[in-house]
Order: sequence, then C-alpha cells, then structure tokens
Amino acid sequence: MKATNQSAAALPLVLWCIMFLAGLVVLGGGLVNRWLEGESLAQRKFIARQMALSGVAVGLNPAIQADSPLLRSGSPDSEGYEVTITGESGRINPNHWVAESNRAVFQRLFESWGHDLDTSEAAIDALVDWIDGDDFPSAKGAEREEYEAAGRPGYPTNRPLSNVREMESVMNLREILMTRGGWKDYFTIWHTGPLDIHDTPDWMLADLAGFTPRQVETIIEFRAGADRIERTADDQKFPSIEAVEALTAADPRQSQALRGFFSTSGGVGIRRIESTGFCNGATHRIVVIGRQDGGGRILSWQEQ
Ligand SMILES: [Ca+2]
Ligand SMILES: [Ca+2]
Repeated sequence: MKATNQSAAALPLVLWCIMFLAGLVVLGGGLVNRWLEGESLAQRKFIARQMALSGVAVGLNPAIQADSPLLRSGSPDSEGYEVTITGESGRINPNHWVAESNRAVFQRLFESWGHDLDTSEAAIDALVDWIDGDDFPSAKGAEREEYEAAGRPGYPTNRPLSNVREMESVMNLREILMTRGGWKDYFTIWHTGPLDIHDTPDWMLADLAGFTPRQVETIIEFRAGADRIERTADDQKFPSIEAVEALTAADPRQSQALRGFFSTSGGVGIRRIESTGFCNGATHRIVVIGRQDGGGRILSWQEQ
C-alpha cells in the first residue's frame, strides 16, 4: 500500500521532470539557434565587407567608366557588390561657403529639410564660430564659453573642418543634421567652389535649387547624353548657368539658387566611389574619395 502511494506521488514528479527537461531542451535549442544566427550574421557581414572592398578596387581604376559592367557583380540576394562613381564637386563644402560669407546656401538647404529660419540661423552662426579663428560668438552662435558651459571644454576648433563628420560636433547644427538621414552625402571638404551642375546629385538639385522632379529629370537627361547614362563619353555639358535656367524654365527663386550656388565647371579630378557589398541579406557600404590623377590617391575612406 505504501509502495503504491509512493508510486502515485512519484508519477507527477516524473512528469514534472520530463516537462522541465523538455523546457531546458527548447530553451537550449533557442540559445544555440540565436548563437548560430549571430555567428552567421557576423560571417555574412564580413563577406559583405570583402565584396564592398572588391568594388572599391574596381572603382578606383581611372580607366573604369560609369557604364562599365565591372561595377556590378553577383546579386543582392546572394553575394556581390554594386559600385557607383560620381564626382565630388556637386556637394557643399562648408569651409568654402563660410569663408565666402554665403549663408544662403545653408538656409536654402535647411529650409528644404523643414527647419524654420531661427533654427537655421542658430546652426549657421555656430558653424561660422566653429570655423572662424576668433572667440567672439555670433548672434546665435557658440564659442569657447558656450561649449564650456555645455560641458565641452576645448571647443570649438576655430579652424576649417577637417572632415564632414566633424559637423556633428557643432552646437545647434547637430540637431538639424540628426533630422536628415544620409546628411553626410550633402557635404564635402574636398571640392572648393560653387557646385558643379554636372556633378550635383538629383536630390541635391531638388533640395538646394527647389527644382521639381520633372525639372531635375530634364537636367539629368541633358547631362547623360544619347546613351542616357551619366559619366560616359557622350555626356553633355551646359555652356552656362543661363542655359540651365532656359532648359528648366527656372522661376526667379530657382534662378537665384542656380546663380548663387552653382557653376558649369570645376568638376574634374576628384572621384567619389560608393561601393555596397552584399552577402545573403547583410550589406556593407564604403565611400571612398580619390583623385583621378596622381595614381588614384585616396583622400577619404568611410565605412557604414
Ligand atoms: Ca571661432
Ligand atoms: Ca552618357
């Protein structure tokens, strides 16, 4: 009788043990799966970076044109890379525009990103203060005292930006930049002068000059020439900014931007190579700025 009672008591215990062990197996299985997935993702990211590096090597070759089939390899669903080659002279160099005391270029850009004039002015003032050599703050800017009060002694640098990422450190400007994904693509420190209309990306034409999608398309179609591919031998050049105004039927505000920020020359010598590597869903992007002359010397290297 006693033995039967003991058996009856042991049965739920055995069932409980089985359930407990089953739970352990499921939990352990989940952990192992997650670990394997983590390992696999790291491996795929590593391969994606190797792919992106291969793309950079191809893009740096001065003999490679934008329509070369070598700029694409494999497929995003498996392994491979995609490279785009553009110029660097269609971007805003803050050092140049601050030295020129041209605030309008920043005002127009930040306005197109949805910021009011007060917010823009505070950011531009702080950028001017960051770059100028003195310690006297602009109306809404920030010099040594303001950075110290914010717990950031030793700033601003009081010299031109040495890279685009440095803009994130500028008081008031950071808040604006953080509202725009990909903001770094709007700027450069390598091209000095107005933006070359032949090198300016479509989204920059829309944001800075306020062109409609149709007007942007008209400009790109003209630039691309008969083969409809940009940066190939048959590309066309605008003879003047007036020719751009005429082709796009620019309104007065667009004309003002064209005449104030753009030129039709200057975009030679610096190549921007954007290479994205893929491996089964993992991606790795590398942006390299290199000189076309002088053996393709690399000026800047960024990985994302
Ligand atoms: Ca200063
Ligand atoms: Ca072409």
